[in-house]
Amino acid sequence: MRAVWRCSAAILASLSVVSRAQGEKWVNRTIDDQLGDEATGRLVTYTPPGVWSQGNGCGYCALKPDNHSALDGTWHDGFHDPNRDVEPLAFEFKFNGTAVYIFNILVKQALTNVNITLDGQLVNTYAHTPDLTNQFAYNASVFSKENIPYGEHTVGVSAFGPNQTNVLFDYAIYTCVFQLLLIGSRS
Ligand SMILES: *[C@@H]1O[C@H](CO)[C@@H](O)[C@H](O)[C@H]1NC(C)=O
Ligand SMILES: *[C@@H]1O[C@H](CO)[C@@H](O)[C@H](O)[C@H]1NC(C)=O
Ligand SMILES: *[C@@H]1O[C@H](CO)[C@@H](O)[C@H](O)[C@H]1NC(C)=O
Ligand SMILES: *[C@@H]1O[C@H](CO)[C@@H](O)[C@H](O)[C@H]1NC(C)=O
Ligand SMILES: *[C@@H]1O[C@H](CO)[C@@H](O)[C@H](O)[C@H]1NC(C)=O
Ligand SMILES: CC(=O)N[C@H]1CO[C@H](CO)[C@@H](O)[C@@H]1O
Repeated sequence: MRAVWRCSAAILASLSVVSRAQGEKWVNRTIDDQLGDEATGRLVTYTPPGVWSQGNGCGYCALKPDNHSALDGTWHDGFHDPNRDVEPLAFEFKFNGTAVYIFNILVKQALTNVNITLDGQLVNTYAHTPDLTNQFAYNASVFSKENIPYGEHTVGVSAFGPNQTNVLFDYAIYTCVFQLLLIGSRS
């Protein structure tokens, strides 16, 4: 018999046949805009192609937040222009877990207006209304949802419609439930 900590939908689904949970702990994992999921390496997808830029080192990007204030020094810079765009500015990521939190960099004098979907259903509309200060707000929570049934979930964030909007995506966090499994026969 051996003991392992696992965090995966398939293992949880097969618990009753293969083994039994001997304990569990909740662990947060980060999905960086550029480096992806710290545990699986899975990357965030950005659409449409060519519209998003890596903000760090982007010479032509109008918005220049402090790279030391962003997680891992990176963020994705996207802009929705209703006069130009024929499809939404969007990003999407997947995770196995029970909670998810999304953090952006906000531009205080500009609008950020996005729709957020969870597994294809619209779950929230976020709007940051501009104030007059010419500053950035880091680690700004634009969405959080807890108590999601454990499993693989897809989160989409998109901007479309009549308003110009800036989206500076820094990172997401999700909560994974680790279960301590004793694999092998019980006697
Ligand atoms: C995970 O991170 C979120 C956002 O920072 C926090 O509210 C939550 O308590 C954390 N959960 C765990 C299990 O650490
Ligand atoms: C962060 O920005 C400064 C200039 O503001 C630049 O010199 C430095 O190389 C940047 N750091 C990284 C990791 O890109
Ligand atoms: C935002 O959070 C990240 C990760 O915790 C941290 O590295 C960064 O310094 C924070 N930025 C600010 C401005 O507090
Ligand atoms: C979720 O777990 C399943 C089963 O282990 C795995 O096949 C899938 O790739 C995982 N998904 C993500 C987004 O990590
Ligand atoms: C959010 O979705 C609604 C309904 O599809 C749409 O009318 C609206 O323009 C969307 N807003 C953004 C910011 O994408
Ligand atoms: C969040 C936000 O500012 N929405 C605005 C989008 O544009 C319409 C039409 O101009 C406004 O009515 C909304 O307030």
